Amino acid sequence: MTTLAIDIGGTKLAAALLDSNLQIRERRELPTPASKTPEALRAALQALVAPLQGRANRVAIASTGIIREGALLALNPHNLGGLMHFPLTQTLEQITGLPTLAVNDAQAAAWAEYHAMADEISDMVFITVSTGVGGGVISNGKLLTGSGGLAGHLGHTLADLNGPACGCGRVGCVEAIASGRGIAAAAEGTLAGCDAKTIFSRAGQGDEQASRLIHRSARTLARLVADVKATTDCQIVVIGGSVGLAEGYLALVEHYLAQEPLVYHVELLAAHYRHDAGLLGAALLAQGE
Ligand code: ADP
Ligand code: BMX
Ligand code: ZN
Repeated sequence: MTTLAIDIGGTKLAAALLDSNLQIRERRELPTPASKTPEALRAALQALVAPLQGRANRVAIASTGIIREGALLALNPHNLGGLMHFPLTQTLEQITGLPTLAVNDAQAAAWAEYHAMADEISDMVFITVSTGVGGGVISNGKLLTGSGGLAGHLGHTLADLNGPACGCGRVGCVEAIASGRGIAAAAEGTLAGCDAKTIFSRAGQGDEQASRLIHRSARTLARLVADVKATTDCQIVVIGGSVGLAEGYLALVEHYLAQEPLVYHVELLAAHYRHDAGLLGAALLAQGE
């Protein structure tokens, strides 16, 4: 069996062919189109999978957004150029003619990372710091998806009552401050208009504002980790996403978590599968593993 796994994020689309042992045979990426209408995303997905689909037996999708009955419902539509709703499994079934399963990206990544862990781990949480901030919760060896797919949307818990508005409709969400978009949105002066990747490289060159923005993100994420520990009593928190995996970021989160009371401390790990955790988790779920 070969699985065509697809990861739909707010910044990039990735697709890979995976064999039953979860070895990646071929991998491609394209930028996520920023468009309110579903046609652009459909066309981008079609272009992404065209060179791969002929060799696959099924499709497994890890996607940003609440995934309910195979459809994508944006909790924060700003992350997808204003797109609110997209018929995910229906579109991929039409494009490929293959059976298709879809799950939230951070939930999928949590499942892959849980699989990579030692047997004594039964409770863990995955957090992606990427375009947004997403989460996936494994409780007593089970992936929580909730009654309507919302479980684990940790980026939309409150970080700062006086913080920026979030695209989900709340004010001061963790995502509005800590995510790649949140970091970029707060940039001023010489950094105005820069994306998070550029802000990280400026911080590396000694730019003080860039460094402040990254600290603000890491401090906010550390407080979220303490909240997560208090809610789930997890044994491990795994951090992924391009901001989460950026050099030095995890160490900063550890630094700020160490300032919280001891009862909220928890081991932090960088994602074992790095940028492929979502792809692998979706494939595992499609295989029924
Ligand atoms: P997606 O959200 O599409 O899954 P990513 O995990 O790559 O994609 O997250 C995208 C965010 O990460 C953007 O805000 C981007 O600026 C930022 N980013 C990408 N590469 C890096 C990097 N090397 N260091 C820091 N931030 C990065
Ligand atoms: C947002 C939300 C989550 C997602 C998270 C990380 C949308 C469109 N997405 O909180 O479902 O898991 O971002 O997504 O509402 P990413 O694009 O950063 O990978
Ligand atoms: Zn929010």
